[in-house]
Amino acid sequence: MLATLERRLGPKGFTRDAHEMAPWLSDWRGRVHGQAAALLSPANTDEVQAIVQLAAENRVAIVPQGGNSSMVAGATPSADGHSLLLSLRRMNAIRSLSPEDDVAVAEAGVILSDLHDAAAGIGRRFPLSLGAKGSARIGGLISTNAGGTQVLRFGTMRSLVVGIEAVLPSGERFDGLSALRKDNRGYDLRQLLIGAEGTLGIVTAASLRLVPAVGARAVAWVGLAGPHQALTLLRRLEAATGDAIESFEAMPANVLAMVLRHIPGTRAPLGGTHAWNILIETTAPVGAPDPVEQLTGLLASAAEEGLIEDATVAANEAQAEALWKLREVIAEAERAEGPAAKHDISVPVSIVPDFLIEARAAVESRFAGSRVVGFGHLGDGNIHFNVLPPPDADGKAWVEGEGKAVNAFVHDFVGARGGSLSAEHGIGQLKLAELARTAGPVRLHVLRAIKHALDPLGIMNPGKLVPGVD
Ligand code: 2HG
Ligand code: ZN
Repeated sequence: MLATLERRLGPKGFTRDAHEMAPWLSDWRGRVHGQAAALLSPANTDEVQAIVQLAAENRVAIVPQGGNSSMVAGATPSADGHSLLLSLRRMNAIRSLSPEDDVAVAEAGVILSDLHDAAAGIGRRFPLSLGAKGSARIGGLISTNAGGTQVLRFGTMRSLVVGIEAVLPSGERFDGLSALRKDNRGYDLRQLLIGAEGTLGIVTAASLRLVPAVGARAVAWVGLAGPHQALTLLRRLEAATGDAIESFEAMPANVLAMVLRHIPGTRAPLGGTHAWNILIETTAPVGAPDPVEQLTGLLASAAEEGLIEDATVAANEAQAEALWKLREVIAEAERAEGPAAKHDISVPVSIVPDFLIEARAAVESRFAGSRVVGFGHLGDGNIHFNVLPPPDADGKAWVEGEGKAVNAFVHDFVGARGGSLSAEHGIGQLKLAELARTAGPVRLHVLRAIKHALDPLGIMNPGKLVPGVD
């Protein structure tokens, strides 16, 4: 089979060279290391089909991979070295851009920031962004139903993917790129593939919703006493600005300090230290009144009333970018800080403030010496509630040992409040055991039944997402 693949894909599409494969065999945080029989980089959907057909005939597992920035090792192969690592990197064409349909058709290997640039070229934008935008690819963003920093206004990938092309585990091609706003032909395969982490097939291209370009934006950094004040501020700004608020990101003092410690060229945006910091972005369409003036006025009244302690509104794009950088590099700063028990949880927005305070107190008192760094997308209820080991502990050993008890404790705390243990990063390998422990029989039954219906041979990204099937 490998010789056939080598012939079919040519030297650009096939390698078994250890050096070439090495960067793609470990996850972004370096926690999981796998092996693969070969790294395949098909140039088009026909080649993907040929690979899947051969793999199905030979009962060989395929692990699809995009930018390899998964937070849950969703694109890292198992250690047995039998699977084929299938990289979509070479399929990076933007097939079309239509201002009339407000749709871009992008292949799975298109990098998110390249799509942003292409949309800007026709006076539109693709309204999903995240810290890894320079490396994350469309196929991975779809397969993880990525969220990011604009979910508040535009939703996750699920609400932005209007059509999909994919190769199913049988090797059949699903041609669903037509960008229909309404389509009631029954079960929606497109929605099944979004967030499936490559377990139901390989997304090769997608039709993506575009929205009008931004005319002007206002970016502000706010210091305030706590998350309750933050939620009050969010609701007040929404009431005053309509749907102009795109981002409302929260970070406590210890997370800002971590960023300033590890990322060169960053500096604190406000004079004093504040228990909580909020990054806010509002936008206005071309020709509408400048949003900077409006946000500045609203924050001034909030300060007068004592709802917030201090604020600064970026005076130009460079300042706006500098504020955004403080938010977007958190994951990088945390990686530099060392191993952590990481949680990507969501709860209803109304209880986020209580959750942040109560869960932090509960974890830090139950696990002596541990330190919570909880930050994230307050506006949509998604908090990255990460827990650092005690300063004197061996970080890696702690994460594998006591860290597991921390995971269970946090997930139970979240579950008791109706929340989810995976808001936007997916399940991959790292959350699989916890999903199995907490999901309950109905959810598990549905996951397994769908997996079995579409991938009866179990060749698509085994060992990820679906507990008990590999
Ligand atoms: C973010 O919001 C990313 O910055 C990463 O989702 C979160 O590292 C994390 O926990
Ligand atoms: Zn996030």
